[in-house]
Amino acid sequence: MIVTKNKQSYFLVIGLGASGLSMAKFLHSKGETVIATDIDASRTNIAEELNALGIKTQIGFHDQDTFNQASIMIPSPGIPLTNKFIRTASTKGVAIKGELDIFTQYNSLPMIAITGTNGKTTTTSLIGQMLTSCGMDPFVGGNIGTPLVDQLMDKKDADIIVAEISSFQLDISNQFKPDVAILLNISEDHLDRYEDYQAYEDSKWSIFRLQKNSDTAIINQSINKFNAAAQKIKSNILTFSSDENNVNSMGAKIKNSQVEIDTPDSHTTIQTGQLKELQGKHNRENIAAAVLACLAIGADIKGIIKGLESFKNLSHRMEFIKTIDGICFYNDSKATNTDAVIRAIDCFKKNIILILGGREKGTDFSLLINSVQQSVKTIIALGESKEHINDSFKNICPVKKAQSMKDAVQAASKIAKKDDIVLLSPACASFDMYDNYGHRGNDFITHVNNLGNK
Ligand code: UMA
Repeated sequence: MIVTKNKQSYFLVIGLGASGLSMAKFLHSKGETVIATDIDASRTNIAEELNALGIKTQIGFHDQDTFNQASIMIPSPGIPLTNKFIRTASTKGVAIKGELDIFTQYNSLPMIAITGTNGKTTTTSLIGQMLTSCGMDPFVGGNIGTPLVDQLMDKKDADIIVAEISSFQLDISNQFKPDVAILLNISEDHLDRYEDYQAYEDSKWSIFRLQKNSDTAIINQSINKFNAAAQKIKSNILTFSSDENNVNSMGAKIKNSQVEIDTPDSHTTIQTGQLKELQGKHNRENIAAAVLACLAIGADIKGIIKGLESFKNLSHRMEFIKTIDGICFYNDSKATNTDAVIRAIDCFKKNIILILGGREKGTDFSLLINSVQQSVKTIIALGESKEHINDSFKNICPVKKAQSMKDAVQAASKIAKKDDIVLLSPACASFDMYDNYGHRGNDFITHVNNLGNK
């Protein structure tokens, strides 16, 4: 055991994935004493890297005394606060901080923060691209993949932070106050982690909690309970909505493929119909939010539009793979909840062979029934949830159970006819079969490429 009976002054970094590894290195670089722990015994390379810097590690186990004697625990976002080691230490008075608090403490750059159930990664990247086209130098990070503290360590020449923020990060933050914060949408997700849907909604709205009058909140006005939640926000609110009945003077209105932006200083109309990427109603909402955020920090509209026009869709999000004998194959592996699947189906409207399934997160598949009835010819059910999917849809459309991604792709390609769409849009996490959604999407692409011509 590393610690003595007396309370020690050290940060305990819990979990050594992307977030914890960067955090341990960052705190050490600031002269703090750090102990890092990960339950996974295979993280020995990371332990060696940290040990070489002089950081003590506990790998393959968690030790309650080490938790109890820390001054501050910093759990990785994927570790729930119900974790028994964290809970016990917390009842003994050990403080908990998240990476957003640590980042806020040291960051001096302006920040645009983006949250929402779906579209965060696309909107974050789009804002990055728009600001770059305006001649700025954004650091794009957070839940999108690069931990925020990397920016503090690398001292890159950024002039603004564009951060994708998850509800898990918000849950352990008490100091986070972005200059501009976006809430894109809220729908069912992560119900395995939250007590109920209300708790998940509260987590998302908390992105605005510490904003001041001079800050900006950009919010989708169609979000359930918008009026009640918006009343509690102190910052300047701009709204956007695809629902034309929502008429708010300041913000963005979306009419078919047209996005109209009104700020106190300008009126702009953006035609999205000609864009090569970013099609679909949900993407017009992402565009509206991104433009409003860039304008809020004073970026120039010409550069913003240039960034929009040059934007390329990200991998694993409605990614077109290829056409084989008139059948189009799309990889939407990032769709890990039902709302994301509804959005994907909405882009095509009909003739879809849908590959669905993986690890559930308290998933309610019945939310998909309307969309499936309208547009899906056959469901191919994959992964841990295949029996649940079969039970949920067997009276709605044909369901075929697959044993592997290869099996799923081959079955879909046999069923599909010319002009059909084969869509991987799983509504579930990937961890039952893969390391992450990217790994799953790449496996799908491999098997599509192996099909050759039918
Ligand atoms: N671990 C323990 N003890 C436990 C449980 C886990 O030590 O009791 C360890 C695991 O062995 C593992 C580490 O914790 O080594 C994993 O930590 P993590 O799940 O927080 O993963 P990171 O690699 O640090 O990635 C996190 C985010 N992951 C989650 O929020 C689940 C990444 O978001 C983010 O990109 C990264 O930090 C950098 O900021 C991913 C994600 O899935 C994309 N996010 C969710 C989403 O978008 O829906 C919220």
